Amino acid sequence: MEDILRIAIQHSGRLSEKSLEIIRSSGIEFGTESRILKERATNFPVEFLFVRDDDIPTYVSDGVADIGIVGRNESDEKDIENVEVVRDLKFASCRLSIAVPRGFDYKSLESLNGKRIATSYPNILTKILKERGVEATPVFVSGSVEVTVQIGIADAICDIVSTGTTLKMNGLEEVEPIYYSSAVMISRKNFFIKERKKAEILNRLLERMDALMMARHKKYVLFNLPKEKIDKAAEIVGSMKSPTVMPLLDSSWVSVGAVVDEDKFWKIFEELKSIGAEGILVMDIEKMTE
Ligand code: PRT
Ligand code: ZN
Repeated sequence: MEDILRIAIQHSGRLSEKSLEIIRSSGIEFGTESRILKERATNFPVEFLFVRDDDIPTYVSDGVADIGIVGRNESDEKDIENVEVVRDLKFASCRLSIAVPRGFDYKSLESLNGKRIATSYPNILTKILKERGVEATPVFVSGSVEVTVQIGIADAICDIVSTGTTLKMNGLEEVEPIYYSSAVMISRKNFFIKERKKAEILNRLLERMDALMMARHKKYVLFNLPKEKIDKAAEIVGSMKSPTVMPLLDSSWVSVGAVVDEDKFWKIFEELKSIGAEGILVMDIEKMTE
């Protein structure tokens, strides 16, 4: 029987588009946009299962799927013994925060001693309360956590926050982030040891995804420079290896190319200008390997 890697992806929601984008950018093609339950890629031995995110850790654990893309919060909340994170995909970033109604005198997590905290993540919350020695009662609600204080079933909440708008709209104040999450790829523990053939496929996929992720926050800069400044330029760009240096028609000048971190670009730009660099070009990098 042909070995095929089964990937569970959220059918529709905050993770779906980006998960599919990563898969597509890894050169994996599949047919429809309709996201039927099961779909086979046309040019790579993988099959997709489009399901609710809550079910993904269990499906991976049970072997219904081999790997899955899910929020770290969902995976930690399920806390399944035989499931582990293989990659942090660094999208859908959010935090689990404590929020209290305006006027609540919050100083630290201890202010919640004896209080009821509504959350959809009781396991994560319980663990953190325990670690911090706070005796509060988590109240499980599966959705609309932000209305629980108003309806009188909780004194505070612990919910996912990204922009903070939902809290504000419900008269709540975010007072303390207690946990950070982003989308992760999960598999069964020891997948790489126990399931060799499928692990080979996963390794090929990860190599492609890593190349994409590495490129995501990098830029390629190309500039002309008086030849004698080359050592200074190498110091400024602090490239992965030495920058590429190409001769120009005017032999006292060279053209230099290097990969730089996007968040350092403006500093590098100014420093390069200050040593006489000209014609600085900046380009996106689509994929990259070490
Ligand atoms: O239908 P299905 O069960 O598959 O999806 P779902 O509705 O359970 O999940 P979905 O699609 O809402 O979220 C999937 C994952 O996205 C979560 O498990 C998180 O890891 C991540 N994520 C990132 C978020 C948010 N940002 C987010 N803002 N998940 C939920 N929210 C909600 C939050 O619960 C709150 O109601 O958005 C509201 C807060 O947003 P702000 O921007 O107002 O702060
Ligand atoms: Zn869900």
